Order: sequence, then C-alpha cells, then structure tokens
Amino acid sequence: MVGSLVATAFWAMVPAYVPNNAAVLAGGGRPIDGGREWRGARLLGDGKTWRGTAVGTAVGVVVALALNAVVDPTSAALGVDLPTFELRAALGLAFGAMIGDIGASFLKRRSGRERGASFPGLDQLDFVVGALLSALLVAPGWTTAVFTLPVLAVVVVMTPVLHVVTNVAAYALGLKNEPW
Ligand code: CTP
Ligand code: K
Ligand code: MG
Repeated sequence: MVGSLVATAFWAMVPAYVPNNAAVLAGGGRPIDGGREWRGARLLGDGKTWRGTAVGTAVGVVVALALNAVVDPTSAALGVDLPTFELRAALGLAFGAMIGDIGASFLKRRSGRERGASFPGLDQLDFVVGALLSALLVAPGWTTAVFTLPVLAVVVVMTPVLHVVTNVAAYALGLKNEPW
C-alpha cells in the first residue's frame, strides 16, 4: 500500500524532479532578467538563464517519454499500476517545475537574498507547487487522476528529502556551488 503510493508518487514526479538538476548542468549564458533590477535588487538574478530553463524543460519531457516506453514492464515488475504521461502533462510538470524555481528566485531577491542564498522550505517545494499547478492547468483530468490526496501527501513528504540528498550529492561532486 505505502510502497505502491511511494512508487506512484516518485514515478509521476520524475518529470518535475529532473529539470532543475538538468538546469544546473546546462546553466549559463544570458540571464532571463537580462540583468535588470527592480526595487534595488535583481529581478531574478544570474542563476535563472534561458538555456537552463529550456534545457531543463526539454530534458524533463524527454525523460517522461522514456518512462512511457517502459511503463508496462516497470508496472508489472513492481506490481503497481504506474501512470503513462500525456505529453501535455509532461510539459506542464517540467516547465512548471522551472517556473516554480524561477518564482522562488523572484521572492528571494525581494527578500534581500543574494543568488545562491538558501530559503528553507521554499527551496524544497517551489518546483513541486509550480509543477502541480501547471500540470493541473494544462492536463486537469490526468493530473487529478494521478495525484490523488494520498499520492500528494507522499510527494510533499518525500520531495524535500530527495531534494536535500540530491543537492548535497551535487555539491559534493562539485556540480553545484551550494549544498541546497
Ligand atoms: N539554472 C539555470 N536556469 C534556471 C535554473 C537554474 O541556468 N532556470 C542553473 C544556474 O547556473 C544556477 C544553477 O542552475 O546557478 C543552480 O540553480 P539554483 O540553485 O536554482 O540557482 P542559484 O544560482 O542558487 O540562484 P537562486 O538564488 O536564484 O536560486
Ligand atoms: K532553487
Ligand atoms: Mg541555489
């Protein structure tokens, strides 16, 4: 029961988990805000780039399509009925994750936090809120069918744990400047 919830929650969130990590590897180039400031601080900062956002979104969608290709054998192996991603849902999850992260940077700059500063809570869940809201917007039927309340509850508990672990690992590997 709990195992199948965790498997479903993780599977359904992979297209939202991948983009931010892909952006870390792909980042660089022109910042989205073009260097512009608002009320004495950068609008978003140099950590939110066009390339990181585009590559992150694309990688999230490609990974969702790859999961679709193996959904039947994986479901059979785990004994869980894992969801197939509608293309719109995959796009919503991946792009929404990036938008959530960008929104968090906007809030960080408004609250005087420099690029790279941590904002506990927001850092771990910004992309979850962005991904789920945008998936709900573009693929409402799919999103409400997959993200039932128990699955949502698992996502909210599991995601911060996975976020901390992957970011500490990326920092230890020298891929990221801060361990959050
Ligand atoms: N990145 C990017 N475009 C995005 C998101 C991330 O290019 N939309 C890249 C940037 O190189 C960024 C790195 O991924 O520095 C790490 O992402 P993140 O921790 O979200 O950004 P920070 O640099 O910490 O900036 P902020 O304080 O605004 O979160
Ligand atoms: K972030
Ligand atoms: Mg950061």
